[in-house]
Amino acid sequence: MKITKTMFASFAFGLLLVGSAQAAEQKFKVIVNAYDTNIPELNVEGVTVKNIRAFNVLNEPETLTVKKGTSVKITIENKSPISEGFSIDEYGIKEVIKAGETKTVAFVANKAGAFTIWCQLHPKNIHLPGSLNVIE
Ligand SMILES: [Cu+2]
Repeated sequence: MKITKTMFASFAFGLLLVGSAQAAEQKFKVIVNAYDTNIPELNVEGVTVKNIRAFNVLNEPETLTVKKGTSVKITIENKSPISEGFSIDEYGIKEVIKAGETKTVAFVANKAGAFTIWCQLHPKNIHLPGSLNVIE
């Protein structure tokens, strides 16, 4: 087989990709936001409550995906009007971010799997949990 310029170029590009994958560091910016919501009806422990005004708290983006071994840096900005938590149990992360503040967590994603990102300060039903996916 004759090696063409195109083949050589794609081979070199392939090497570049491998090189950048090894020196992997990935940064994310997560915004914690609260949305004022009206819930028409909610059943809490057998009691039905109507017309509740509630906050829904959501991390944006909800899902972070990295390759195993990546150095991960997550900057969390809290736009909710109250303090919010940011926990990833399997990585020993448990932060509290005050309203309007920003915090950065850094860790090496050395365990593969799908891990829940959740707020340890508030009931789980007002939060939409996020997810950290570490792929092999
Ligand atoms: Cu919260």
